[in-house]
Amino acid sequence: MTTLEKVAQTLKNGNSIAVFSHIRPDGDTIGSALAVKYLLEDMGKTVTLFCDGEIPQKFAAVCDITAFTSALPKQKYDVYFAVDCADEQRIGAFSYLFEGEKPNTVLIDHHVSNTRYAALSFVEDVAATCQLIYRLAGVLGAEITPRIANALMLGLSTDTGHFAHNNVTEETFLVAAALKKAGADSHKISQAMFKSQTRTRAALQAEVMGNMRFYREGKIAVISISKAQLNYYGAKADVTEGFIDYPLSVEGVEIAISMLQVGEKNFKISFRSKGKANVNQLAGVFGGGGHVQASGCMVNGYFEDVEDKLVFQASNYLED
Ligand SMILES: [Mn+2]
Repeated sequence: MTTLEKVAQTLKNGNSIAVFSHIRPDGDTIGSALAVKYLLEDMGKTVTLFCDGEIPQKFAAVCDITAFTSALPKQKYDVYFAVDCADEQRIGAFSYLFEGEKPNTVLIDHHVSNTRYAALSFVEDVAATCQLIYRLAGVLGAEITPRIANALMLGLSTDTGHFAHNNVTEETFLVAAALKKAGADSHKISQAMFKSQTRTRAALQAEVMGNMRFYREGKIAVISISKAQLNYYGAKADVTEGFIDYPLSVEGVEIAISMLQVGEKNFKISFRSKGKANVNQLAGVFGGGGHVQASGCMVNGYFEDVEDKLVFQASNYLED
């Protein structure tokens, strides 16, 4: 069994470490990667952070987004370490580094759907990968400096809806308390992540919510964002992050579905559940996964057909 002790030993044995965040990065994968970088740099290691794609600008207010590169590695590293990536595909262009039985690959993740694709795969179903990285820091005997505390708080905050989701446990609060004590600015993080947006996002959001559809006596709510809408508002796809919380907040809705058009006939689907419906299983029907209350997948097809399919399958996961 993979333990954090084994992960820590592997990291200690290496000198150069490559850390990978997932495509369309969120606060948890960014915070985890930065925290690992700072932890290992404090131990004298050389660390490079990779992410296939740009880090969204909104994170610039709370962390060093320039620490990441999207360029393919030009050298070999002693250890390849993926954080918050449920499967190889999530690592995007760097997934080849984890193919086959690579002895020097490590992952830490909190997705129940994780496929254990690394030689050392530490997976536990907790609120955020950052919660596990905090434990790793303890195993490494590392001091939690303010920059480490801030990076870990970013992931804890964003993956829990700032400590509001039901994935929050006693450990989550204990870790948060320790991070706060170590200098994390949780207020600044919540303001930047949850309480501010651009006018572009606000306008797009208003249009998308105005076109919300309800199915199955209002137990399923669907929103969609087309490429044409993004183009019209001059917005990137990442501005739609968090949109799905709005349909889920509607009284009577058990499953919220967001359809983000990423190609002509290609949609990135997000599912959210208030708790009765298992949307990890629902996403699994389409080859995706995630958590019981938050998951996603990709679906190909014409817009109307995709919406029909999603609603049909989601209906199977409503309580009778
Ligand atoms: Mn996460």
